[in-house]
Amino acid sequence: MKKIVTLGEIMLRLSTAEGVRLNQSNQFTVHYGGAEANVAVSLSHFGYQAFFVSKVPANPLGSAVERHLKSHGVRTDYLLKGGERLGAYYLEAGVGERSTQVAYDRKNSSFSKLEAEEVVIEEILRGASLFHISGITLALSTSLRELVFLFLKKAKKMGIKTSFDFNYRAKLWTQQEASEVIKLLLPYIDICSCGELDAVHLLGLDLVGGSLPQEERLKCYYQKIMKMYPNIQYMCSTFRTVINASNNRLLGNLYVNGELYQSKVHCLEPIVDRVGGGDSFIAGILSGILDGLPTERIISFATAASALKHTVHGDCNPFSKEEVLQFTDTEPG
Ligand code: KDG
Repeated sequence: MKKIVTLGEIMLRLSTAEGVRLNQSNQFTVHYGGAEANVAVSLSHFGYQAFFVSKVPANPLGSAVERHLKSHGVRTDYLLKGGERLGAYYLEAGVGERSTQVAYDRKNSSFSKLEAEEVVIEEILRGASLFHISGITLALSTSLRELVFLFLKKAKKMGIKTSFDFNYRAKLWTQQEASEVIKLLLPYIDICSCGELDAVHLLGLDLVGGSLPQEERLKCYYQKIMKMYPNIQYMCSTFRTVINASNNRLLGNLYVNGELYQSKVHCLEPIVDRVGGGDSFIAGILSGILDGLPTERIISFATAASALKHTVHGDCNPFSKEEVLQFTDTEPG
């Protein structure tokens, strides 16, 4: 069983009931989520030995997080205990044209205060096939940034593949700050999830003609990025496309060796919960690459995994590889 390592924050998520505003809610539903934790959960369900590295408080909330991860088969050997608190976020799900609102309450979380000296990087990476990280972790503190770079440098030395999802969160850092840090990080990355807006606003690429179809624009951006960072072997992202006046149609894109591969279009309606859709997608890409699937299969598997995530509550994707494969083959496009 291949070993995968992800590093990130996991938070308590408190969501209002559908159609209830955050400032009026008198009850909340509990979930646990965080980009890299969600990726670990997906990969665990796909049959990998997924280790999630993080720090949570030594209190009942920390134990609840551990129980949540273990219930999905995620390895918590390197889930440190200590610090002040578990980060939390509040979610008011969007309905129709009204978008989802998120309020963070994560300052001084145990994870944000984690120091590199507390983490046995080499031991954690030993025997791993892949190390995954997202921009959220880079945004949380300078000590975490330092830790991410130590992990990436060590992973490269040990011949371990690395993956990075931009996951830009405007509430956590400015574009300027993100841009500076991400540009330094990309030389260490093999597999990268990056959308059109990331390419323009964070990597500073010139806007490609808006009259071109979205996939052509994406190709131009990916070509440029891979020229700037020849170490990157795969670039990917999903976008929404409009069919029959609905933009809840999901299309996955994977760029490799100068070719863009696309999935079929998935209809997402009705959406139960869209949070974590991107994490399911990158987990599907990673799984396909590690399994050595043909590129067309990698992108169809990853996009199907993301579409499936939209059908369940919470941040995590609880579907097995077999279930995703079955869905890939049977769901009409
Ligand atoms: O990608 C989903 C994440 O955004 C969600 O699980 C919460 O990690 C999170 C964050 O920091 O927003």
